[in-house]
Amino acid sequence: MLSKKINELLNRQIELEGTSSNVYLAMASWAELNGYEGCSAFLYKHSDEERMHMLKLFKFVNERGGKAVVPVIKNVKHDYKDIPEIFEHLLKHELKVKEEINSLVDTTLKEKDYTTHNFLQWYVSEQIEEERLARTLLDKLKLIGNDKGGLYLFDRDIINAGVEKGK
Ligand code: OFO
Repeated sequence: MLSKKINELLNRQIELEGTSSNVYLAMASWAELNGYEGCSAFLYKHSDEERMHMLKLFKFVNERGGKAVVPVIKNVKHDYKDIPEIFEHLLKHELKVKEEINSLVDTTLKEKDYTTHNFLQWYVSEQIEEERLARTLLDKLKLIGNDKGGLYLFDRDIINAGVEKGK
């Protein structure tokens, strides 16, 4: 049975994953409206995967006798200057999520909730992968700079950059 405290913290994590999903959905939409077909497809997929992360938490909370709460997500940024700005925000957002997960993992140990601690290990690995991917994409964009041809190729090739596999 989940403690009240851990239940609340897991609901906070549900909110964060839901926020990730909506933030990436807004980015996907911006990319679509501005002619970046590849980036848009990548971000739509990323948004779906964040929703899966949220659902995984939902099921865990309810199966352990807690209560998962549907998050209310406000203030999603819809307008971006360009593609590099999108990926800068994406990395920043993932770093924030990583911090929150690490702090949640820490609390489960303090509270001696080893089942939740074990469950969260999947998210810890996931964050490593997401951060790595976001950094790789940003590095490529830095190399490209203002080169339109480079950006065109980035948009064409990004669809082969895996978000995460098999979830
Ligand atoms: Fe759910 O991994 Fe990103 O936020």
